[in-house]
Amino acid sequence: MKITAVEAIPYTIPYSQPLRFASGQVREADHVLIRVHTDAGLIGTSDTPPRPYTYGETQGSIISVITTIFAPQMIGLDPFDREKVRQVLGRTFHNATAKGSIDIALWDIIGQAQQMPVTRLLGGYTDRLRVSHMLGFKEAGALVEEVAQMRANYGISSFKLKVGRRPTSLDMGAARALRESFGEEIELYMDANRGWHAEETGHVLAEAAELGMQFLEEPNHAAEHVGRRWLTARSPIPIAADESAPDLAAAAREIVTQGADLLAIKTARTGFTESSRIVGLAEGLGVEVYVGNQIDTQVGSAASVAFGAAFDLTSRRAAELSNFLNMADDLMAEPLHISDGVIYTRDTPGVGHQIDESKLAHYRTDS
Ligand code: MUC
Ligand code: MG
Repeated sequence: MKITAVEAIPYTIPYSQPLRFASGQVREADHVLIRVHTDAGLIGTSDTPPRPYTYGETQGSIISVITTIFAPQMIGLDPFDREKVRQVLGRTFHNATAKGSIDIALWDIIGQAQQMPVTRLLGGYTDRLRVSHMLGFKEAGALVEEVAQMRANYGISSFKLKVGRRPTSLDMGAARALRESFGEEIELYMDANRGWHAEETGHVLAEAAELGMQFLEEPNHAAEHVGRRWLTARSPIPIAADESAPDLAAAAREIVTQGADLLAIKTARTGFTESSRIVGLAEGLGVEVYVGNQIDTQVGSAASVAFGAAFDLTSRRAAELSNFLNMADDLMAEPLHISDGVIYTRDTPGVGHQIDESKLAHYRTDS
């Protein structure tokens, strides 16, 4: 089989509820749908979320790198040879989600060719993931209401609270209100998206532990090398690496230099091939991981489910899979469902994210 074309289709779907966090905000999903075509008639699909505040990519840059650099390099290669594709794409620096998305599209083709769900090809560990819901910046009362709704409507009991505001008491007050309202019935952890400095984070660690925070993600900029290591060494709760570990090498660096204790894995940026290597790295080092969310659509979330359910290590903790609930619409032909706090894998060949063509025609912005 040979790759014959790579399409990069821009589309925009508004959010019904914007998400705000320390490094940015999302009001609409201005993503890029990737389609890898083959001479066998199989088409691999994947969703690509531009996150300029995390990786420097935009909708325009993703389309540009795919159409001008990646597509010409990929045409003629066999989609089964994803290591070859990875090596070729690796000659271009950065462009994390463009590369990750192409890898997922290749796996989608492989699954269809093998008539197998990709989640089974990757590992086939379980058929479900427990869902964690991300809570953006809001005042405490609104957060309590959102958690109550997520529990009542979807059975979700794990929550990631976005923090990183100043004064820090704004966020810690919100965390306290959630703990006081729901007690031990909810799991809570925090993500500061580099909003704080090491010194001010140092002041909230004891309170975070007292409030039963499972861990604190990306408190400060990991480039503040000494400050991050000072924090990780003294923290009573684990420090997690998300944007400081956007690839395998960075994940290894952050763990071995003690910049973090556990790792977020996001298929949107490391696809399935590199994500599975991060799982191997973590397993070998005895480090925990969790499946994070790149503020994904249902198409992106279906890929995360397929990956996360494939391995023991990635399915132990609740996975961040619910951001799509805040979107006004989506491109999935068969919507994802969260009930009793879990999402199930799909027993269909490929990744399991078939596209509703009429919705794509409606939301695409290039025609
Ligand atoms: C997260 O976990 O940080 C916000 C920015 C980004 O790159 O991902 C989201 C969620
Ligand atoms: Mg994060």
